[in-house]
Amino acid sequence: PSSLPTHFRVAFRHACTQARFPLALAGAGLSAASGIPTFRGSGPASLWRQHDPLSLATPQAFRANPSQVWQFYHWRRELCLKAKPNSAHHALSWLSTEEGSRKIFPGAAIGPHGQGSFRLVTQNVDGLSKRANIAYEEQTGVSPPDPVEMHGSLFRTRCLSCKDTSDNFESPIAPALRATEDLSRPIENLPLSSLPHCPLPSCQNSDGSKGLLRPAVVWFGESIPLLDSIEDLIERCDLLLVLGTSSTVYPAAGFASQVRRQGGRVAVFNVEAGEEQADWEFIGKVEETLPWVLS
Ligand code: BJW
Ligand code: ZN
Repeated sequence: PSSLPTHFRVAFRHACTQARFPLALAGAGLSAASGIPTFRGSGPASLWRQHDPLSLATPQAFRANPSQVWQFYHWRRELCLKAKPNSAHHALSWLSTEEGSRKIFPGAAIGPHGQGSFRLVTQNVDGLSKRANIAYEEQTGVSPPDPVEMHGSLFRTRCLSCKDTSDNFESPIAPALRATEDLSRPIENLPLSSLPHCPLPSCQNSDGSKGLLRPAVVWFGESIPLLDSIEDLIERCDLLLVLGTSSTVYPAAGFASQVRRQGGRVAVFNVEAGEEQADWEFIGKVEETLPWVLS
């Protein structure tokens, strides 16, 4: 970060003091330093058994082969459970509290419960921002508001039959999936009955079986359940921090230009320079540049 121009930081921090509705939009680069592979761009290869993750993260793939898609999601759940939030997650937790918001965004509206108005909207499904908030609460007794997980979470499931959506941190989520962890062995063809099923006593298919669970994540072509509340946040946002996202997946990819059309400012934190219009570009690892810019 020492190689980044300090006058950029000064100008950005000045804009922070004037922001009324500051917001951050995060992508996979936020969790790269925690060892979670990104989807695109340079960085650790994101392959599970030579499969492109984006070909498995589709409703079509799940319909065609739920056994394979559950093995892929089991692998990612276990990876994320072992990972730890990094300094950028922790900086965002602090920024979401009244203390952080008052220090960095003194002009921002303070919410009805004393919380800062700064919010994090994340495309990440890894749960690391929530876990950073829990760690912050354990250390200080102050609990930052939850991030908006716009693409869902690896640690939520939805029942295909009764539609119930629940948190699920089980490891493994189904015993049969444990046996698929040895990646040197061929992909198993697990029977449907051994995949995760709905635990609700009231849930029953006509043949007496329980509903099949799916990961409660948003796949391509699916609508974003929280979109209305996210659009409310974006509509009034006057300062957007864009953190570690390739800005290729809509609707998130359109948020920065919307904020600029509204007269707001945009600061991008990414290891690669982008083509998109930004008022400030902090090129570097977000786990280094974000704490530096806020220090
Ligand atoms: C670092 C770093 C470090 C590395 N520090 N930086 C309008 C136009 C065209 C198409 C569409 C459109 N509207 C909707 C669509 C269709 C589609 C879409 O956008 N397609 C595009 C590919 C063109 N969108 C959808 O289908 C969305 N649904 C929707 O809009 O419903 C209504 C609708 C449907 C159909 C048509 C029209 C309307 C849903 C999108 C769901 C995305 N789901 C996924 C998978 C989630 C589940 C899972 O993970 O298994 O979400 S795809 C994947 O991409 C994942 C991510 O959240 C998402 C974004 O990726 P992200 O976070 O940007 O990661 P990367 O890897 O791309 O980038 C990492 C960045 O970090 C890079 O820039 C690095 O340089 C950087 N980096 N290390 C800082 N240390
Ligand atoms: Zn059910």
